Amino acid sequence: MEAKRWLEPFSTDVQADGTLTPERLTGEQRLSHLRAIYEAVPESMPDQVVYRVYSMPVPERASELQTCTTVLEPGTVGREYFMTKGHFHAVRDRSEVYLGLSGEGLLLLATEEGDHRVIEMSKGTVAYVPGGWAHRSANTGSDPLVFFAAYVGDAGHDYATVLERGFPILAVMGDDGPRIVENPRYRVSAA
Ligand code: S6P
Ligand code: ZN
Repeated sequence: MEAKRWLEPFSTDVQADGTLTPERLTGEQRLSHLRAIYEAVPESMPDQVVYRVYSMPVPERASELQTCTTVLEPGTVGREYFMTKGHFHAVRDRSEVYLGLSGEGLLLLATEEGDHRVIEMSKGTVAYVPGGWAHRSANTGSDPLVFFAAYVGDAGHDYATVLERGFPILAVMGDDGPRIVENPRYRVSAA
């Protein structure tokens, strides 16, 4: 039988809370999985879900686009807002687009050389993440931060680099709202 040349077209409904219909859940990150990204997680904090990612099933190849939604809960660890692990794409030049669906937050971006940027995210924000920029989202609001993402199919995820070096900047709760501060735990690339 002749192999199918093209994927079957499909559609997915994104619900107001970021979940997908038909139902999908790819990853659930609890505080206990994320201890390393915060300065200190108090022992007294419950092991709650910080974020969930719902992904559409598409082969990981350069000819496709991966798409997913992220639902990042509101909260803080010390003064640091709840945030995603953050990653570079394993294939460094692969780009990505975020579309804010609800909530308020900050998209933090950084290159391996330590250059950094911040994009405010809310409903309707379209943020372009070029290749070469690590990206991490922080929820600075009191509701879940929900966004849609589309990225090149073979991008892959390099979490190790951000985990080892940290991120050059942090989103923290200031006395009168969110503030961006330098991350004292950041170690710039030796290259
Ligand atoms: C994937 C895209 C997002 C994140 C998600 C969770 O390339 O950037 O879907 O995967 O927001 O963040 P992280 O850093 O845990 O993958
Ligand atoms: Zn990404």
